[in-house]
Amino acid sequence: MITLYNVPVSSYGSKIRIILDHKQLDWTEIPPPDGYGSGAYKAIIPAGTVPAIDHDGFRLADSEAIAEYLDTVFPTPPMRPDAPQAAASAREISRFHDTRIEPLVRSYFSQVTPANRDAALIAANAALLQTRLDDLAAIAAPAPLMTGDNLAIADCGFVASFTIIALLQDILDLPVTLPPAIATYRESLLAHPDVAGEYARYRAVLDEWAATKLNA
Ligand SMILES: N[C@@H](CCC(=O)N[C@@H](CS)C(=O)NCC(=O)O)C(=O)O
Repeated sequence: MITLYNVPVSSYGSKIRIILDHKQLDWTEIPPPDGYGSGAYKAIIPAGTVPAIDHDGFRLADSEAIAEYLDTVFPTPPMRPDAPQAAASAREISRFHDTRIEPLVRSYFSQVTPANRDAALIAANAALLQTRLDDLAAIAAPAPLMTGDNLAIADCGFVASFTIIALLQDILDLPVTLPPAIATYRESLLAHPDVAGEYARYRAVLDEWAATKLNA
């Protein structure tokens, strides 16, 4: 039995939900008791972060560690290439997303509430985000997905990040444009049958969250 500790708006949590669904695993999701970072949650998951899993008593935090564990224990369908260099390149993309793109995208969450906005911060982060998206286009060669035809761990984090970027372009007029190859990749990824459901859920949750911030 797999229990996923998660909060609905977590982008790293969305990545794990896609993997669990793609592998057709039985899983349930629960919120961290008293919220992430709480003492009650740290008594279960010492890192205090979401997502985390409990798989038959084995507890693990960090989305990349969870993704690789799930792909090892439930290898069908595989979500990492076999060849060492292709596998390493896929991991490079995954890490680039998790360490270079997602934190920057997430840093805008504080800017959604109109009263909190800092025009200088929005502009500086937008320039950096544009650079990192351009870097991604140089690192990756999606065809049509990050490792070819099949959905891979390297794809899964981008679903939430693309959704957040679209929201920010909409409400903050964020001056960021996806490079053409990444825009084409986005279309293929979001249309993938095992992604479309989580994409719709995440978009709805994010829209609801943004509405509360916009009206704050
Ligand atoms: N590297 C971690 C990052 C997870 C993360 O930062 N999660 C946020 C919520 S989206 C969190 O739990 N923050 C709580 C904290 O930092 O105490 C992963 O990939 O799972």
